[in-house]
Amino acid sequence: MYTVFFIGTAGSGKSTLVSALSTWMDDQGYDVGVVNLDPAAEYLPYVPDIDIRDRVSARKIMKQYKLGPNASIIAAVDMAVTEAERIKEEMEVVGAPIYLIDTPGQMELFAFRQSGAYLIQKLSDVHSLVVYVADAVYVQSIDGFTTTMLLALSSRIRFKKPQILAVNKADLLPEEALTNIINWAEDPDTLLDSIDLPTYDKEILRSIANMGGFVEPLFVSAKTGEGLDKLYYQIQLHYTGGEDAQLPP
Ligand SMILES: Nc1nc2c(ncn2[C@@H]2O[C@H](COP(=O)(O)OP(=O)(O)O)[C@@H](O)[C@H]2O)c(=O)[nH]1
Ligand SMILES: [Mg+2]
Repeated sequence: MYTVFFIGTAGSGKSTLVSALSTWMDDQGYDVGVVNLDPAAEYLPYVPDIDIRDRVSARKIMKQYKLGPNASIIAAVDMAVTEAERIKEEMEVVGAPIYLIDTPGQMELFAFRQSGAYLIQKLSDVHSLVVYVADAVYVQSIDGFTTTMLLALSSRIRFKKPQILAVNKADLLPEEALTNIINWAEDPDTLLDSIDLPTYDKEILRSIANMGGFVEPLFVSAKTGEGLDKLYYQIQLHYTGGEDAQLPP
């Protein structure tokens, strides 16, 4: 069982991308399972095989304990920890060779809390991967690009898993913005020369960039389907470790 977790800031398009990629895989004839781990999702653009909301619902917790929206998500994710074992069993029963796992909208309530990392650890099998989903509209500015790279790095440190950086909503980017982003990733000096920061902060970024901290983005669009084939290829590559073997169909 290969588990692929979609992590990213609220509204970056995690749920839409999980939907688009699972549909794409279906169309290609690949067997794929989908898990929703967002206890606060009001609407999902896909039908999950396994849904955390069947076990804990942020909406119910909100009413029952009179909590605000963020506190209820935190409580729900904490409660989900006790369900982890059963969710894993359910995944084994469904028996898909690969699972796309959607996570809560607000990344910080999940990624930067102990229970979120624990859930991911619990649901990971021998092979697992994180797709960090960034929003192309945000990434097109220098500051947006830089902070996205740092957030993606935080996610990598947090989950200690191989990670792909998917820049979603590429359909909204003009050609020029795409070129800028590619240049910044390939040659961070072009970015560091023009970023408006005190020298000290710039040097911190330079060190991170020189150590390979600015990873190559993969442009995708959950809306038009652009780049889904490349995303799947990258996911597959991590599974096989660069070998020629195929994921089980
Ligand atoms: N133009 C465009 N909009 C997108 C794309 N992916 C998602 N969206 C929109 O972005 C919004 C947030 O998407 P959602 O999947 O709910 O984000 P999540 O919070 O990360 O799960 C929705 O209105 C989506 O329709 C995309 O590739 N292109
Ligand atoms: Mg979502």
